[in-house]
Amino acid sequence: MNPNDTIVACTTPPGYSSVAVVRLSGEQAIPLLREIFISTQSTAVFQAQRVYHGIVMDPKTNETIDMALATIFYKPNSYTGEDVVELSCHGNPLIVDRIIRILINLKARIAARGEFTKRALINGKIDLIQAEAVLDTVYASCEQARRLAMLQYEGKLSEKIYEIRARLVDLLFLIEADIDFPDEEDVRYDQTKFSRDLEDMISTIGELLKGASLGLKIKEGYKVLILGRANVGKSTLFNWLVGHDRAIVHEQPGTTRDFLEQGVQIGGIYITLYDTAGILSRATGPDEIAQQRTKALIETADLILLMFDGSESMNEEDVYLYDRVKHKSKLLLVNKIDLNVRLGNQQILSDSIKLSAKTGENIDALEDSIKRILLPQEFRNDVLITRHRHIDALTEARKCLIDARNAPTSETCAYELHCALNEVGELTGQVMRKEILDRIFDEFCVGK
Ligand SMILES: Nc1nc2c(ncn2[C@@H]2O[C@H](COP(=O)(O)OP(=O)(O)OP(=O)(O)O)[C@@H](O)[C@H]2O)c(=O)[nH]1
Ligand SMILES: [Mg+2]
Repeated sequence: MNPNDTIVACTTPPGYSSVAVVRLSGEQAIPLLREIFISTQSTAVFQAQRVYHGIVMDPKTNETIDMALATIFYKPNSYTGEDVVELSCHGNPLIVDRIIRILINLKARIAARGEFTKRALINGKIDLIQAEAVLDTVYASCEQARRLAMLQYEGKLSEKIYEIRARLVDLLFLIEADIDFPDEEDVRYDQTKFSRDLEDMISTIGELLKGASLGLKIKEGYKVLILGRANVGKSTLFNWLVGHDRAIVHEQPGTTRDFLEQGVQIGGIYITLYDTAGILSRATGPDEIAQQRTKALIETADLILLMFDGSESMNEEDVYLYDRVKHKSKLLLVNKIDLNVRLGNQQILSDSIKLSAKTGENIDALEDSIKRILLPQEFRNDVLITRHRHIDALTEARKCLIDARNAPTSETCAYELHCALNEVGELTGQVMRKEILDRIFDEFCVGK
């Protein structure tokens, strides 16, 4: 694929819409526009960052295809860093396809997946972390994922990586000078400071990695399970949180059998919420199978909402479930506080949230607690790592730095620092490997 081709693609989703945008990028973008577009503001030269109204026509037949707006960007002040034209036409696939076909019959080529963003990367408009963040911005499933993607797109994560890289280069310079000029006093490095700086970098990368599992979860979503014995009000709470009557609610114990799952946003975090079969002490047949499924879900859940019925005394099933989820992250809920609360065992329930799934009382407190557990305060404003590629590269870089710290000679120490530098460079794209680029841009859609 020739990187000098002028590329074209529709940047808006396929189908019918009020407006669709066809984007052109490359040397021929403006000349091609001239061939198919007649501006109503008769103009000899298109000005940068201006929008022109006009008609799109087929230059072979002179047929009018559509009325459109053309937005002009001259290099380097465009998304790709090349000359770019964005044609906003009516969102009918017939019109979009026709315009693209006309452009291809002239000099353009259809863009590959993510090729506009790839060109932005190659032309230095963004780095590789920012290119990935473009994708994450487009596909963010919740407010918090969007916030993290935007911080990365703005370059906040890249800044941290560039700083690590700059410090690595300094360390490498010192040790290589010492290797090359071992006898020269004025290039001798301060070994204590060197070790301290190295240690500091190991812990800086460690800190970044600490937030990574949280970043991944925010991007990919959490699993939250509503658990409790039969009839405590699990399905009622499930329905309240998902916002409609998704689950059957009934006074008869054992109403829910097959668990239900539904995606929701709580506190801007994407959660797959599960309503489960209530645990009965003597379950047989389908009830028994349902309970096995509930128990299997416990292990994979990120958070358990263990519900008790506040209008009844706590029984052995409640205690059994409490013991069963002792090792898990959980919130204890006392439901039905609109009735007379009779529930005993103050010790277990001292830290519980009292609510009514029926009236909605105190459910906002539950939502706040869910957010507090899934996204602790200290991580709410900072940029986090949200990709396995970043985790792998930083883990590898950290390993190299630990090996550098333990290296028997200056030469092996320098070698390990070089390896760490390479890993960090791959993160931002200062070191580019084709297979990494291919993997990243394969995730993109055509037109981005
Ligand atoms: N008064 C009152 N009743 C509630 C509350 N929450 C649930 N209920 C009632 O309790 C009964 C059982 O509710 P469900 O939501 O079906 O309970 P469940 O835990 O899903 O039950 P199973 O699916 O059988 O395990 C229904 O009659 C609900 O209307 C509440 O906060 N207050
Ligand atoms: Mg139920």
